Amino acid sequence: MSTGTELQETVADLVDGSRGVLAADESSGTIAKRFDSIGVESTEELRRFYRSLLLSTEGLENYVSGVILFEETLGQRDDAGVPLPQLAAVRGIVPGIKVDKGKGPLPGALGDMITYGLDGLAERLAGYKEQGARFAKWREVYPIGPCNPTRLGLTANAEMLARYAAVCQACGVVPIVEPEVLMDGDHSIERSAEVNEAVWREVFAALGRHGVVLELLLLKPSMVTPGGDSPRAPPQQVAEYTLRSLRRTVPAAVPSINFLSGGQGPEEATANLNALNSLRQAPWQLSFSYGRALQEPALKAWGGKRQHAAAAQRALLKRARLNHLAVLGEYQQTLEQA
Ligand code: 5MM
Repeated sequence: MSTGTELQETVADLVDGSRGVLAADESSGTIAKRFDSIGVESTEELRRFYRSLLLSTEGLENYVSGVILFEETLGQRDDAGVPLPQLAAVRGIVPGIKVDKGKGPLPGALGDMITYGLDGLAERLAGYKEQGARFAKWREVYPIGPCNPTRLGLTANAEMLARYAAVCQACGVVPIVEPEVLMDGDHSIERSAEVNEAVWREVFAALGRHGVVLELLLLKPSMVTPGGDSPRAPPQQVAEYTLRSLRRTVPAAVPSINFLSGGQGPEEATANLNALNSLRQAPWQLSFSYGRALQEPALKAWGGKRQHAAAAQRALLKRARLNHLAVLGEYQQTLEQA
């Protein structure tokens, strides 16, 4: 199969107008934090058990079309010996892989960050494909401050995302491009809109320079919200600001925008996505690629106990179903009690 056909098929499997992506690609440090929040030690066996329970959730495929995995998960098996990526693939959920190698300070741009992992990426992708991965994800992180992101931060991070995306497409792997503008701080929604627009403008300029085919990638941005230390904005306002900024900067050729939740609560992230889709003014599919907003209730229900696995799966399925309804613009808060 040619890489072009391979990429087209993966995009078609991921983007169907009603489903989204489950982000289960927390790196070792992040999953340790998540487990810590429920008083569970992060051992390889518990990570394997937890992630296999997520992937074997009956019916998840009705609401989720793709799952992003961490490298360790790609090589793990469930209790019956089935490789975890295959567990997802057999139920119609495309396995993907986080390929960035974390972030650190960007020299020359105080307060900005840069992500590592381009060296050897093509070789790593070839191995991940053999393990079943058909798409990848790379995250650049942008803190908002009085002077951040700097001009250098904007250009350097965009360049990394574009170089990663170009390598992925050359290898027949669909790139998810994730520029995460952090919610941390007390900034206004207007400042968030200003930063997100600057980030997206720069990212699409870089993707163009590197010849990345826009039809064959997914964008995973933050929503435009006030900072976490500012009062929350109502979903209608988040939706209007987010859509206005996206329409100004993201070409219509992009098939799907799958938002990260970035610290929004599970119900908040669903309500905001629903408000976005209720506006019915987007040229792209507007969907989700949530980590915390999908997993938080499942993690709590599980609590590290094997006997609570079914309760955790019910909690995951509920959030996945409500977010699927939000993609359709058919979510209502009353459904939370159902
Ligand atoms: C922003 O994080 C991504 C989406 O998760 P949320 O919906 O919880 O914001 C997520 O895919 C993230 O990129 C992964 O969890 C990997 O993060 P780390 O910090 O482990 O690299």
